[in-house]
Amino acid sequence: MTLSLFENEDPWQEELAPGASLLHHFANSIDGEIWEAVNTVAKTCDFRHMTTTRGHSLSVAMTSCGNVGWVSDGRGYRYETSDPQSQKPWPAMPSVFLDLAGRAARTAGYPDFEPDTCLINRYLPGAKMGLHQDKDENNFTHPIVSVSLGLPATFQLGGLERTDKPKKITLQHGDVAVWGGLSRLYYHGILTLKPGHHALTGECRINLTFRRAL
Ligand code: MD3
Ligand code: FE
Repeated sequence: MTLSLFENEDPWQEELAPGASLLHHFANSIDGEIWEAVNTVAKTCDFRHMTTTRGHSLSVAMTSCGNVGWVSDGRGYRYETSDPQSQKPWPAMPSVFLDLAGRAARTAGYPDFEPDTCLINRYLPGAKMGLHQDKDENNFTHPIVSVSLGLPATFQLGGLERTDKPKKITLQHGDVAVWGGLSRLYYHGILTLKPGHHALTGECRINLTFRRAL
């Protein structure tokens, strides 16, 4: 057991917005298992840079697991039951993923969360995600659970209107956020990732978002 004077890694819960909780360090105790499961998914369904309807390539590389996966291409954003690259079903949701998402949702006050997909985002230095709303799911009464691993990132949390001034929040390794209630449709984004090294993930940041898409 190592005690550091500088880092307190005990989990603690913070209210970020109406219906939104940040569970600091919630995933730290199982980070090795989660990272291993990410790599298992990526072995059958590798990270790829999807394109927007306008033909731009996203700087964040993505893959999915579960019954459906998020897809973006010239025809728009949507959920698909198979990977367009392999035309095979997405890899199954690892049980460590399901367990973590369920425990986090319950802790934040959403006891009935049953995600049918996990979108896995990989950020290398320079990657970012512009301010957006998550609106491709069928029913916004279900929360979204997000898990951050590896390098820290600056997250921007706005409001229901694109013009609402965003606040900056640092998302660290092991942090889990649960986005329900009013916050479910808040604008959000990730500023350009700075270079660094993390003991578990190396030169990257990983974000998992668990969703009920259908
Ligand atoms: C607030 N991902 O995949 S996680 C996304 O770090 C996405 O990769 C970011 O936004 C990332 O769509 C942010 C935090 C997050 C996730 C979903 C939300 C915040 C959210 C949904 C509604 C409101
Ligand atoms: Fe999002």
